[in-house]
Formats: sequence, C-alpha cells, structure tokens
Amino acid sequence: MFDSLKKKLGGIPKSDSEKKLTKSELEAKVIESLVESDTSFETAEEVWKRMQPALEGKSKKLAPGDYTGILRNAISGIFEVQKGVMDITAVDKKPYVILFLGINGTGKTTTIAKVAKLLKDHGKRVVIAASDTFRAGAIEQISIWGEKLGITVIKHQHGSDPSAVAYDAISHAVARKLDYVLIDTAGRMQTNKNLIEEMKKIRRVSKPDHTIAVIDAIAGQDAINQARTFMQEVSFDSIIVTKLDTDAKGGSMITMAAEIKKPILYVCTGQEPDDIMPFSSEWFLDRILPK
Ligand SMILES: Nc1nc2c(ncn2[C@@H]2O[C@H](COP(=O)(O)OP(=O)(O)OP(=O)(O)O)[C@@H](O)[C@H]2O)c(=O)[nH]1
Ligand SMILES: [Mg+2]
Repeated sequence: MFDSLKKKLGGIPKSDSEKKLTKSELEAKVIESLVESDTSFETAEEVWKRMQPALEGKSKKLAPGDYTGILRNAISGIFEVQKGVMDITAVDKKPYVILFLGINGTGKTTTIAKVAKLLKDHGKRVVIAASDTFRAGAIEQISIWGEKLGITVIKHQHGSDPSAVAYDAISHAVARKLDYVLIDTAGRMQTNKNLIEEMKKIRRVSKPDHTIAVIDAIAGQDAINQARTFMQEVSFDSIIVTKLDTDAKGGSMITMAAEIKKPILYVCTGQEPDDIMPFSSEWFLDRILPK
C-alpha cells in the first residue's frame, strides 16, 4: 500500500551526514516525490513550507533521520483536520441519517454495505435507501448486499424519484425505531448538473445528520476536483477513501486533507464487507515514512 509514495520519500536522504543536499535540492526532491505520488503541486509546496521552521533552526549538520522526521511532522500538520473526525457508530440521534455522495464507480454502494455491516456488528439496527434509481442494476446491487447482510433495503421502481425513496426509508426507520438510515445515491445522471441538482434535492428532503463523500484513491487529482465540486455545490462532512488495496499512490490523501479540509472517516481496502477501517494520520504516516 502506498509503495510509490514510500519509495519516493524514502529516497530523500535521511540527513546531511548521509548525503549533503543544498536547500533547493532538498526542496526539489520533496516536491518531486510528493507530486509524482499524486499530491497536488500546491499541497507539495505547502508541505515544503511547513518544513521551513525546522530546517531554518538547524545548523548544516542534521542527525540521521532528521529530514524524514521534519517531513513527517510537516505532513502530520496538514492532517490536523483529522481532529474533527467523529465516531459515527456512537451517536445520540435516532434514526441517524447518513447520505453518501460521489461520482460513478468510486465505491458508494459497496461502502454502504461495509458501513451497514460495521454498524450491525456494533449492535445497531440499520435500513438502507436504494436512492440510485438512475443506473440500471443499481437497485438490484444494493438489494443483494441487503440480503447477504440481513439488512432491509427500501426501494422503488427504476427511474423513480430518489428523494421519495430516502423519505420512505426514514419513515420506515422512525416507525420501527431503527438506529440508522444509509442513503445510496447515483453517481451519474444525464449530466453532471442534473446529478448535483438531484443531490441537493435528496439533501433537502432527507436532512441528513451526516453526509459522506466517497472518493476513490486511484483517481488522484481528478478525485480532488470532484470532491471540490461536491463540496461547493452540496457540501459534506467527511470522506471515505476507497480502493487503497489497488495501486493507488496515496499522495492524493495528503491533498484531500490540505485542500478539501474534511476529515477522512474510514478507508476501504477491498471489495468485501469487512474491508473497511477507521483512518488515522499516524497509520498513514507509518506507511509512507516509517520512523
Ligand atoms: N479493490 C477495491 N474495489 C472496490 C472498493 N470499493 C469498491 N470497489 C469496487 O469498485 C466497483 C464500483 O463499486 P460501487 O460500489 O458499485 O461504486 P458506486 O460508486 O456505487 O458506483 P455507481 O453506483 O455506478 O455510481 C465495484 O466493482 C466494487 O467492488 C475497494 O475498496 N477496493
Ligand atoms: Mg452505486
């Protein structure tokens, strides 16, 4: 996982004593390593900027490991946004409504199955709203997950109003005093504008307690741009990053923290219901810059 980022950052000399670099050579190495691993140029510059106070205070001689230590601290500072992360498995409100957004194929439906199982494993009672009524096969896909996991899926006909499905699922949860409503949504409509309008409508009708953007780690800068559009148009509270088990380079996670400024709630590492885990910046840093 994150091999590219780890290899490139590992290529940065550990200290002056290992190999002397001028400040501009070090700058080039740091920025190049990050950008080649899918971090945006702006965020790579931000990392470099955050390294400055520690570099300026030091004499030419740095102890082994110092460059990587300084780099680690700089990236860790960017992940400060994680302090705002909440535990969605322990909430007071009932039913707690969670809306999932994201463009097509990022893994929304699979992630909902994973979150539903996670909540069920915590003893919570969950209902899923099959509000992707647009894509052929979408209702069937989430229904199959519901059957496998023993979780009710509220569904209407293909092509029906997604907001009405969400509304029904919430009514179902209220009537049965269920703990959670998870709303699956379409990732594609006739146009992107329609998609955004649909999301706004579902948000208005379902009044979610928490909105999650599902972002795929392989899409790199594209994923960031998509998240930014959702952020501006619909707004969301946190992020779930999928497909970390693929050859995702990982740098886009640093960009997400720096530019989207929303906490990453979970990361997904496969196609099975248990392939999900809470995200922590320490876990990420240990993978890309082992101490
Ligand atoms: N390797 C891997 N594959 C994943 C992961 N999450 C989802 N997938 C796969 O990605 C593909 C798309 O997943 P979906 O859950 O259907 O994505 P979606 O966002 O709901 O797609 P639309 O409904 O078309 O918008 C499926 O083949 C999933 O099995 C993950 O963490 N790792
Ligand atoms: Mg889907």
